[in-house]
Amino acid sequence: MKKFALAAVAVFALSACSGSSTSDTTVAPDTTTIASTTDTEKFTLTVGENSGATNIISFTKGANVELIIVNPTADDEVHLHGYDLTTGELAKGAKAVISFVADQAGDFEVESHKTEQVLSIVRISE
Ligand SMILES: [Cu+2]
Repeated sequence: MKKFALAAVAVFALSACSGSSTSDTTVAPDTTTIASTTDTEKFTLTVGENSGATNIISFTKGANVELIIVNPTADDEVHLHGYDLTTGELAKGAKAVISFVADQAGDFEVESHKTEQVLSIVRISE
């Protein structure tokens, strides 16, 4: 009887898991080897000062990017689309760094999830 109850729990846990995960069978793309000499490119985006939907921040493909975000006037949460990285809850005046390897080229929106405004475009080019 005890054994039966245990099996039922295991089945439930399994179905709960498969329900929340997508059936993504794609294999991760080949990871490119990042040379140890890769440069770090930094930019500080200050909301309300050098932000704007037409603002373009350019980085070089392959670089280590440090995008520093600060909103001096309000609590915020900033999201970099494409790379799908976020600052998380960002207190007014606090700085957050979104660090990533710029391994995909293109234009990516930097968006405030508080105001839903595009704060800038991150452009990764060769
Ligand atoms: Cu977003």
